[in-house]
Amino acid sequence: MISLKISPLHYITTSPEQAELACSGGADWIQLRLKNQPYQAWKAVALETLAVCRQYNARLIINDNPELAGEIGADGVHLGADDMPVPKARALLGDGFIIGGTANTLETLLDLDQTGVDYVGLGPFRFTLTKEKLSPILGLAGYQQILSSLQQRGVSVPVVAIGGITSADVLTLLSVGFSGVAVSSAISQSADPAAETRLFIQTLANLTDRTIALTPDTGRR
Ligand code: TZP
Ligand code: MG
Repeated sequence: MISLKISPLHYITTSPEQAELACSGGADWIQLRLKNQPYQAWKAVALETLAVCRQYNARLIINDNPELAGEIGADGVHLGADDMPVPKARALLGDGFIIGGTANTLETLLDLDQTGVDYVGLGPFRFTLTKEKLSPILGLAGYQQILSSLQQRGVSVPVVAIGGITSADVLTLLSVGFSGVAVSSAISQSADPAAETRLFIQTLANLTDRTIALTPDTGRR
């Protein structure tokens, strides 16, 4: 695990072109999420996306595939329950690599924390067509329950909300304790993805500033 400040906006995409639009709107954390691709085709898209990220000084996280993430020199990998276990990925990629994990329950989140992930994506918040075989929807009530249990246990791994999130959800999600949001369709399917990205970033920045101003002694960001 590295000492890392994760970005409050994780943009999830399948395409270098969309990554570039989001980066031009200020995104600094791109997750490339491709499914059912042969390795070489996947690698070609990943390299294109990496070039975009380097141009904009954004981090690139590869979903599912630690070998590919390591081979192309991405910044990190995002792993779900069906992917390589986190300790194995850590051994392969080293301490300087960002490793994120997916959780749908408190138990999974606590397990991931024990493995030393750098952040956890907790979801889905609501129904979304972006992901097949969606886990049970957590909604705000599920989120509040899980995040308050984390706080009671003193678990401080950064957690980002995911699943059907729009910019209108940001205030609510940050106020229940999320460090940020992971977003795909709200940006990808917007008429102006760069402007939508800017809106997310601005909303997140305003709230983060206010959180800092209101709680100067907690050190929480
Ligand atoms: N994991 C849980 S929901 C989801 C993933 C990858 C999809 C997020 O995309 P969208 O379009 O923001 O719902
Ligand atoms: Mg996966």
